[in-house]
Amino acid sequence: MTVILEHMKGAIFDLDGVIVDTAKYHFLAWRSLAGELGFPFTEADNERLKGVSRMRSLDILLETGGLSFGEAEKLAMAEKKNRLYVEYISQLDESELLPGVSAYLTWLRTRGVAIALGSASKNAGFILDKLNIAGLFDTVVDGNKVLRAKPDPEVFLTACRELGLGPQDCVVFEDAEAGVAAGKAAGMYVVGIGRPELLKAADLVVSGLHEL
Ligand code: B16
Ligand code: MG
Repeated sequence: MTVILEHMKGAIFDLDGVIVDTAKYHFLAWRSLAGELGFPFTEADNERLKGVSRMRSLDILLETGGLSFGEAEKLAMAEKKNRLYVEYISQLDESELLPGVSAYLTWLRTRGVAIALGSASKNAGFILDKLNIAGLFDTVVDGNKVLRAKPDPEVFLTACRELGLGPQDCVVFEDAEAGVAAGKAAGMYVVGIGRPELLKAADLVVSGLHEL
């Protein structure tokens, strides 16, 4: 593995797509909303929502259906989608952790590396509790704590500040293009999780934490 990974002082993990595949539950909930609004929403459409904030996701969904609504109606729709999503993720448990997550985070802790979550999700704390891994994180920076969504670097800069480190000491682990861009804009080394052809801006791309 690269020298940078061997010497990092802080590791900042995205949640959906890196720790757990919640995208499938986001998809079911968004598809249900689209169905109520009278248009189809496919898994391919859902790809555009990965790593994107809840309200921006709704805008993309409505664009897919060729519809537009006022702010109050959109807020009500986002809340409705979230209620259904929370129902799905209430069933999460450790068996849904992506391969290598527990082993890699535990190994980092034994080496004294500080660990943060850097996620767009406002449900991040609930999800970590369900997965029984909240105790592995020194700090959790999520959609409730930051104003500007990825690709803005705010989420990762806040996480590294909360760890008491500088950007040059932190490595970001991200599955979404917007998240990789946010990590690079923060001045951090970025490990992309997924397909190299989709995550060209990452410094290194692996298929999952089990590879590290
Ligand atoms: P919520 P991440 C992101 O998580 C998801 O990838 C994205 O699909 C979702 O819209 C966003 O969280 C907000 O989630 O509705 O739970 O606040 O990849 O940044 O961990
Ligand atoms: Mg993600």
